[in-house]
Amino acid sequence: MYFNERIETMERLQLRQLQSERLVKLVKYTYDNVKFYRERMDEAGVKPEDIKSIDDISKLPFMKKQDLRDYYPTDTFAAPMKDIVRFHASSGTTGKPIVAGYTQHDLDCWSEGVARCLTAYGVTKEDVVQVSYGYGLFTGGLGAHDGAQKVGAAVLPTSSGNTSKQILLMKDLKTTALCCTPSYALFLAESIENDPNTDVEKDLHLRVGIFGAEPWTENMRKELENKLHIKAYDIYGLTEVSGPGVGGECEYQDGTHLWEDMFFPEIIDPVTLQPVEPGQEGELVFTTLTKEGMPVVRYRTRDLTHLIYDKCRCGRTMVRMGRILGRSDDMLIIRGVNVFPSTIESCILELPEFTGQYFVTVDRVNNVDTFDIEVELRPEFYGESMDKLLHIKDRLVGRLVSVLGIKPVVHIVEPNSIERSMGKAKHVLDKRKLSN
Ligand code: DLL
Repeated sequence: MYFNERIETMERLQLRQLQSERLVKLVKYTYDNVKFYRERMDEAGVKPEDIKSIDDISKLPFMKKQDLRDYYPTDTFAAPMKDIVRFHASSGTTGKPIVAGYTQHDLDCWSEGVARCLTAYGVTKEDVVQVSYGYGLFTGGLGAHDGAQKVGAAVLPTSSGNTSKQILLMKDLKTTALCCTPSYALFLAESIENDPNTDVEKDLHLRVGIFGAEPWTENMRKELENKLHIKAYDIYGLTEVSGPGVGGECEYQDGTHLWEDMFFPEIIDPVTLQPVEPGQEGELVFTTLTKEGMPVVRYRTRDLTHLIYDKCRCGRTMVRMGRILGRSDDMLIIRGVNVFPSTIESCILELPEFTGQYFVTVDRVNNVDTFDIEVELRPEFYGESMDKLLHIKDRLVGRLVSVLGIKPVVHIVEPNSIERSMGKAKHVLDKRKLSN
């Protein structure tokens, strides 16, 4: 089922035409209304008239997160403030947040993106959609909310946290679709397992999980599908581009379709800034083709992934994106080796003895990087003998060494000892950064 069949299955030639028309308009609009774009284009010697089709996009300069910070809070807005109807902001861990402003048209496009995702997951007006993404400045809560309302589902806006109430309402209001981060879904699943009054099979009606806002792996998908008796789908997005629903998976769960009529994607080599060969891994760059409030042109997301242009079995012609390995700034360089937390997660979940909760600490002692991973035992393995535990640990270390090419020190810790996250999980403490 499609939410907007004409667009989602549009012939690629026709789509290209639509993208071209929208890009030409966007470039003129941003040049006329935003000093940042005017200055950058002037510096690059590009005039709006030079952009005649989407093929000319590579003539345009890139935009980086730092640019949005430098022009904080609203200097990259293209629409007058009287037309802005909502703000969101991304949670920068350091420095100023990125503020995004939306016109009513932007909110309509955003909720259409989410509605297309939900429809692809099989969500209809018959569903009860529990939105356990945080509501507020974070785009997750309100973004999922508006999209679910657009498909006519009944929205249960629980926001994140207060897990026992989440479970109570999930049972009593017969939630069929759950929206939250995969980390919070794992915590909810564990809490349900530990709740003597709730049985997933008998008491819950969950069918669909709508998970995103942080990297997650195929092994995490299996874990969540088994624990919650659902089909778990990926939803992708970012504040700078709009929020959740820049793309989502279809029933084949074989890549995340990006809604290219609104968000034009490119993959570049983050070092040379040149486009990579089709299908190759690189940094994802977006140009928003329909946004009015805070459009972005060639915005470097720092998300590392690849794009698949083959037509999908679902009939959608929109490009598919592979799993996000992580943001380039989530990548740890430990003793010269590149390590993504999502790869660690995947290895841990291959072993049935662990919960999938983990925490990585990296430090530098006597000029050598240290690399420690705490992994949590499942309660049913807690009483195992020391020999058995050592054996389990060796298996995990062996697996990590073969996948990462570097040996961590693994610490097996008690069930429930690693702090749970209600939103995006924090899996890493890099003490090297603290001492700099
Ligand atoms: O996380 C928007 C969102 C909310 C997406 C709810 C999906 C669901 P930000 O807080 O600006 O916005 O963070 C955006 O999160 O650049 C990725 O690095 C990461 N991210 C988002 N979705 C996924 C995903 C929201 N499905 C940043 N897989 C992005 C992997 C994701 N990473």
